[in-house]
Amino acid sequence: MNELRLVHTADVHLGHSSRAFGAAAAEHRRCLQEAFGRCIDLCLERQAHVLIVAGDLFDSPHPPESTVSVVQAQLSRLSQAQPPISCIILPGTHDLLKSGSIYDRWLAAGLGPRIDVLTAEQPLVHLADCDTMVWGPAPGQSGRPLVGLRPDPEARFNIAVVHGSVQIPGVVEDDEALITQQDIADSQMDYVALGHWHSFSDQSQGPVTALYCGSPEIVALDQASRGTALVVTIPTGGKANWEQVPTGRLKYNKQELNVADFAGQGEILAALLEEADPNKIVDIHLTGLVTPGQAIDSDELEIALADSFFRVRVTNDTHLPLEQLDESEYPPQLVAGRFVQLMKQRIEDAKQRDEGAVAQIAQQALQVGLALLEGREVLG
Ligand SMILES: [Mn+2]
Repeated sequence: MNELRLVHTADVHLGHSSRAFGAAAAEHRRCLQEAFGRCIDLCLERQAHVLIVAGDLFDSPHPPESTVSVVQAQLSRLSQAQPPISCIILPGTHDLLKSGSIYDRWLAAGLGPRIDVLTAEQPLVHLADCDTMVWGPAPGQSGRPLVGLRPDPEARFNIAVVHGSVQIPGVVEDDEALITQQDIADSQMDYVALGHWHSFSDQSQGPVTALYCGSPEIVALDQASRGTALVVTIPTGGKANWEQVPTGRLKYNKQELNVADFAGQGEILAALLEEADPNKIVDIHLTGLVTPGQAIDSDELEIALADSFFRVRVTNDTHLPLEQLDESEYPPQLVAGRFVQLMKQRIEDAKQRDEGAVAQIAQQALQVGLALLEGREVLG
């Protein structure tokens, strides 16, 4: 055997509630499971020797039984492959190993063939068929999982699996589990499989290849990068090669729209619908000034777009320029006039108290309320 082939995933977060996905929550939970299934497909297609899961396979130490069954069924595809494929799982920050947790129960019941969970007691696994040492966190080094790990010179390949943050001066200074760039360089490992960050990131140092694989599917609403897994090939005595392979079906798109560029809400809606895509999460940020006759109702927009995308979020930061509001058009003895007076006061008060969010809500209430009082359709 002259090269090691592995598939590296992490942060799958199976069993996540997906609450932020609203009506698409159940579908999102299925997306996470399907993405894990694609990691298994990838192992089979590329005839990997081992699947490495660098933490947070599950979203909690006590995932739902239905989720556990899905994972077990997928893992058995690895052990039944010819030749069989190993799987090494490191507990993460969400699915930590503790009494009564899923890993505790798996370890007590005996894991399936060729499935190992790295623990403080058993932080090292030797894969005989590919003569590979897989190292979990160094015992007794809590907070610095890579400190003190050194390759076994007798083994053909040495891999470290770590769940934590790489320290980037000025950006990432501290975490429960911290890995410094020096720790990576000093480890002399053939490969460091990192987990914890949900997007791909290359943290290689000198001859040591160290990569965050990213989640195989988008886990949270604001995750910009698509789900991927890594196929890593390490030639004997050589440097690791890697390939990022798409595993997720969701994509995320953030857009800032200035309402001044559109004639009205109807035009904004039409422009957004042109990009309709059932696999797209859209995060729309509306900015700019609206005229007194133009009202933007973000809830209405969300509802109108909901069926055309996986998930839509509209944040409304538009402003009605109060100085443009001609109060002589709204005499205070009429309902509209009284409303304008009240809302202007409320906006001013909120600004005085430095309550930006309250002022923004009052702004929107003024826009929408005024339009309704004048008998205009809000969704124009
Ligand atoms: Mn995670």
